[in-house]
Parts: sequence; structure tokens; C-alpha cells
Amino acid sequence: MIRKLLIANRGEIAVRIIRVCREMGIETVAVYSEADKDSLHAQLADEAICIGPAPSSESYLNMERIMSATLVSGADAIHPGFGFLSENARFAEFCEQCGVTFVGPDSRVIQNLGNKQIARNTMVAAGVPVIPGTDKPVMDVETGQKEAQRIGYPVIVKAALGGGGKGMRTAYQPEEFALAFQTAQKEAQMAFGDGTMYIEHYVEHPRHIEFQILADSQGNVIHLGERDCSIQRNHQKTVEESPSAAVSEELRKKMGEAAVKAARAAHYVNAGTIEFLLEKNDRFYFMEMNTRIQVEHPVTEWVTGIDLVKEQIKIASGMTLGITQEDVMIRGHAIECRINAENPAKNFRPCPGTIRELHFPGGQGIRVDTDIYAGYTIPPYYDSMVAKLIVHGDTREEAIAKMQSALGEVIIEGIDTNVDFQFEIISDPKYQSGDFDIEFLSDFSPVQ
Ligand code: MV4
Repeated sequence: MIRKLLIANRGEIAVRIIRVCREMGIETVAVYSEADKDSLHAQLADEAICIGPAPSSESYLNMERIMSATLVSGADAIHPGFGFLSENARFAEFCEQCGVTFVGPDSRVIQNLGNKQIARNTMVAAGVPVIPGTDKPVMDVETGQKEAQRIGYPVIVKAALGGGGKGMRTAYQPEEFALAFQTAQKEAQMAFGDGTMYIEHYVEHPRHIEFQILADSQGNVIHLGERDCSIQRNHQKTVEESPSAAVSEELRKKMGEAAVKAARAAHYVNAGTIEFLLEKNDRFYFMEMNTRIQVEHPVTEWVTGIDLVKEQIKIASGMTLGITQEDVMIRGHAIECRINAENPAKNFRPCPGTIRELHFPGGQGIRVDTDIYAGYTIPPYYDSMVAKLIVHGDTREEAIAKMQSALGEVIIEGIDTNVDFQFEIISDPKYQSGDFDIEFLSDFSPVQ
């Protein structure tokens, strides 16, 4: 059993984790940087420990400081949230060595899924559909060029240790290959200290569909349906929803079975997400598996009625899943809009500062996950997301109408936000029709 949990994170996700711990009777320890002394997560936890200066590298990314706080406070588990150390295999291993429960999968599982080439090969062996591509690391242009020819253009060069869009370049013709490969490899070397690359056929205009899974340590694996995360800009998701307008009951069953197969093949335990690309002809391909709780988890919680963070903690405590696949029902439709402190008119430039006035909507079918309050000063050191607005309706149309009403009610004075930009997106006829793909925001220009 977990009696005391340290949250190795900040912001709304730290608050989200503290709240469920309180409900479960688990004591909480917050860690915070010098820039976060007035933060809500530090105030809400039973204990709060300052772990260092503002830069993440000296606080939320510093494993030794976080482990010291854990041992000093007597916490028996760490929840890493998302970002920061959440998918760091070395940190999970450090927890294992210190006898602290890491709320997430085994360090070796994180390591194997973090290497996208290994993950790809695992899925091929398990019979999960993957995009045609290379099965061995590609280190140089010449080898890559031959492989690209075999795979067929257009191709995409990806870093083995990449993910989320870093160290990735496309080539539409052989003439473009050398430059694409070299640029991607250089970027990978810089970002991950490793220039191991792999190549795939480039799928044009797909949707990004991800499946939530839950796996316990007794070998039970279930899926909780999909999230459509096609509305994104520079690999930053902005609107997410569940279910997807593009996924029929029949396709959900097929993709869900593939997701469960993928989790089993990876020997996965805890909550995880399988990312797929989905083509218009309903063909789908495994892309990567994320081993953390995701920002967009509330849309899945709302259509399934399952508290994902609670399940994560129960699984980490060794408990058996209390739900079978047959128990999982998808009810209604949920949409999430991420609210960022940024200025869309100035190339989405982050806009930290002091919140002068604040009002969030409420009522039936509206949820706000946030850590900001009136008078709070958003520090400039971290991610610009300050709130998530999540709505639930019986139908997609009702959820969209509710989101329009909810966004219209938001008041955040003192900083710039993307609230109006989000309103334009969900009011767009193309978005409302449900007929969009990952390029949606590339050609999107809001009417001013
Ligand atoms: C792709 C792809 C098309 N074809 N792979 C983007 C992040 C990383 N998870 C992989 N990504 C992509 N891989 C092949 N073979 C297109 C993307 C992609 C993308 C995927 C999901 C959501 C948004 C995206 C934006 C640009 C590119």
C-alpha cells in the first residue's frame, strides 16, 4: 500500500494528483522550486519541500534533490506527472534502487518504449500494424537513401530516441533525402546525444488517434477507447476529444484490440497511451507508446467514468484492476481545450505575468483543471499551459455548444491567453463537421 506520495511535478497536474490522494487517504508531499513558492500545489499538499532554484534542471529535473525530498519526508512512492522526469528510465530505475514505488511502468519498459526503433520492432513481432519502414538503426545517408528507395517516397526520417516531433524530417523525393537526414540527425545528436535514426514511409493527412490503456501487475490489460488529438500546432496539442468523430464502433474494437496487444507485447503495467496514425480508409498504424499520464486524460475519464490517476495509484500499489473490458462503456462526448498564457497574434509567444482578475465557468458538464488564482504570478520558467477546460455532452454537437458557452465565460485579466483562438477553432465549420486531420491548424486562420 502507498501511505505517502511525493508529487515530482508542478502546475495543474500536481494539483490533480494531490486531490485524488486526499480522496484516497494518502498523505501528499509537494516539491517546488524557488519560483513556485506561491504555487497552489505547494499550498494544497500536506507537506511542501523546496528543491532548488527556478530552472527545471536545478529543481523539477534534478533526480537527487527529488529523491532526497522523498527519503527525508518518508514518502513511499513518487508520482511523476507528465513532462519533467515522467518518461525518464534512469529516474524510474533510481526509484527502484531506493525502494521507492514509481507510479508508472518498470524502468526497462520505459527504456524499451523510449527507443522508437525497439518499440517498432516489438510491435512488428506482436502483429500490431506499423508504417512500412526500417527494422535496423540507420546511421548514415547512403544506407538511408537505399532504405528510402525500398520503402517508397515520401519518407520521414526519425530519431530513435525522439518522439513528439523532435529530430524528424520529411523527404518527398530522393533529391531531398540527404539534407533531411543530416538535419534530423544533427538535431537528434543535439537533443538526445544520439544520432541513431530510422526511416518510415510518410503518411499524408492522417489523424492522430491515441488509445488509453490500463494494465495491472497481474496481467490484466484493458483499453478505455480513443482520444482524437489531431488539432495541434508544432506538435503541441490544443483541442482533444473522446470519442473521435472518425472512429466507428467497429474500428474502435479493432484499434482497441491492437492497443491491448501492443501493451501486452511491451510487458506494460500502469496507465499508458498507444499513439496511432489513422488514414481516411480506416487503415491505422502504431506510432509510439507513451508511458505517462497525459495532459488530455480528463476526456477519457469523462466518457468512461474512470479516474485514471486513482487507477495509476492502485496499480502501483499492486492492486488488481476492478474493471473488465466488458465493463467499459463510452458515454457521450468530451472535449478539452488547453488554455495557455500566450499571444496567438504574436506567434504564440508565451505571456507570463500576474493574474489580475479571474473567472472560470462551471455548471453541468464543465470541468476546469487549473493551478492559477487571482493575484497569482505565472513564472516564466515553465510550460505556458495554465488551465484545461473540459466539457461533456450527450453528443458531439452538445459538447461543442457547451465548450463555446464555457470559453465565452472565461475571464483571465493581466496576461494574454489563447481563449479566443480556441473559440475560433471550435466554431470553425471544418472542426464542427468532424472532417479534419493533423494539418488542420496549418491552414487555419481565425476570422478577426
Ligand atoms: C509520422 C507522420 C507521418 N508519417 N510518421 C509527429 C510526432 C511523432 N509522434 C511522430 N509524428 C509523425 N509521424 C509517419 N510515418 C506524421 C507525424 C506528425 C504528426 C503526428 C501526430 C500528430 C501531429 C503530427 C504533426 C506532424 C507530423
